[in-house]
This record gives sequence, C-alpha cells and structure tokens, in this order.
Amino acid sequence: MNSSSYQKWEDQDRPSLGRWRKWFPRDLPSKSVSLMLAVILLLWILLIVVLVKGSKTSQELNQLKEEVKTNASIWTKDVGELREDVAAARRNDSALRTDVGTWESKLGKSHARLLKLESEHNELSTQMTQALAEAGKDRQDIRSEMFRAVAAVRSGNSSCSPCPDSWLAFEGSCYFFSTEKAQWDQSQQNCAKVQAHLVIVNSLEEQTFLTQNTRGLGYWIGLTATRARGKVKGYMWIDGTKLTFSYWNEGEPNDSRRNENCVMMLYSGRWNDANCKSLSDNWICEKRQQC
Ligand code: MMA
Ligand code: CA
Repeated sequence: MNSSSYQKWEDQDRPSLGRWRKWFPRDLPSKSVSLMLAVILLLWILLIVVLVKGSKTSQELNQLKEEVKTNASIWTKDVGELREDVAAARRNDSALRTDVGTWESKLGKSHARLLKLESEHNELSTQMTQALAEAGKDRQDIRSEMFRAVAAVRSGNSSCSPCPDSWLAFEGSCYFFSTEKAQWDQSQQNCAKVQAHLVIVNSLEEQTFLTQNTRGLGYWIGLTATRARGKVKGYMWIDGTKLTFSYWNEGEPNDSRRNENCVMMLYSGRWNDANCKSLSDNWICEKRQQC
C-alpha cells in the first residue's frame, strides 16, 4: 500500500514516533497518542503477565506431567501388583472355597456318622436297659422260685403240683392202686380216663415202692407180650419202650395155656404173665406229676 497519503504523513512533523508512526492515523491529537500508548503499554504488561503466568502454568503443567509420568509408572506397577494380588486373592478365595466345601462335606459326613452312632448307641442302650430289666426280673423270679422250692422241701411238699386225692406220689409220679378188679384192657381204659396209664416199672426203687403198697392184692401192670408165629418173642411196655428192668416171679413168664399176654404184679410185687381176660386182678395207674 504505497499510497501517497501515508508517504505524505511520514514526512510530517512528528518524527518521534519513528517507524511506528505509519500505524497511527496522522491526524490523531498528541493526548490521544499518549493515551493509546498507555493503553498499549498496559496491554503489553497484561500480555507479559499472562505469558509469564502462562509459562509458569505451563512449567507447572510440565512438572505435573513429569510427576504424572513418574507416578504413572509407579501407579501402573502398583496397579499391576494390585491386579496380581487380586488374582492371587481370587485364587486363594477359590481354593479356600474348595477347602471350605471339602471340610463342609467332611463335617456333614462326620455329623451324619455321629448321628448314626448316637442312634445306634441309644438303641443299644435301650436294648441293654431292657435286657437288664428282664435279667433283673428273671433273677427275682428265680429267687422267688428257689425260696418257694426250698420252703416246699422244708415243709415236706414237692414244688410240683400235688397228686390227686387217693393217689400216691413217688419220684415225680402219681400212682393209683384200684380197689376194684377188671380185665387188662378195661384197666388200661380206666387209667386213660384220668390222664394216666397202667404202671410202667423202670427200677428196683420204683418196684420197691409199689411192693410196699400192694396190700395183699394182685394188680395189672402196663406190660404185654409180643408174639411171632404164635410164640412169645418178648415183652413191651404200654408206652412202646422195651423191657430193661424186670421183676418176674420164679418160673415166670410161663405163658400158661399159651394164652398169657398180659402181666400182673403179685401181692409180693413179683410179676406173673396172665390171661388178659382174667377178672382176678386190680390195676395200678401211673401219671407224671405236673411240675
Ligand atoms: C399159676 C401159674 C401162673 C399162671 C396162673 C394162671 C397161680 O399161678 O401157672 O404162671 O399165670 O396160674 O392162673
Ligand atoms: Ca403166668
């Protein structure tokens, strides 16, 4: 802009402005110039202040940046470590959870076993208590029975139920000596009617007892002949047992007239085979005492 007006103005009478003059309108009054300069100065100062401040801020920012940079690596490291810690903690937590689970399961099983044991123990205890109570009762019963038996023996009574009236007791049996006479079959039937049978003699002791009670009479006993082809083969007791003990009279059994299948006891106690249909004899019944 090489205009003539600007050139003209440069040549005018205010050289103090130097080369800045061209930026100012040439017709401005001196006072205004001063004011403008002051304003410009003020602006400069402001600018400088701002710049200085800005630079300071920038410096601080840089410093902060540096600090951040330095700290960032530390923080990154810290964050890394923290992450590792968290991972480890998670791993530990997981392991711990597994452990806790295992222990919980073990504890559960142990608890169940304990409950089972407790139940078994209680059951056993109950059974033992019952067994003890029963044993105690048995002991008491045995004691009572023993005292009763001892008392019965002392008073001369047996601990078994007594024999019926008009029956004689001997070594656990009751004996009935009839006052009537009958054939062998009828005699056996008479005994059966009172839950007895014709007497079976097993020993000399028993025979002696019977002998002492014949009162001069003859009695049918529970012994009969067994035959084979008409001949006497042997003798058998009414309960089917074989003859072991015997107390035959002299010359007996003779099977007189080959017709003597039944055995009777003479008043001496000795035995004689006789005709079963004979009505000459009484009978002796025997039954075991109820003990
Ligand atoms: C005799 C004797 C016995 C026989 C009877 C039969 C008196 O005794 O021979 O053996 O059984 O007679 O009545
Ligand atoms: Ca005879």
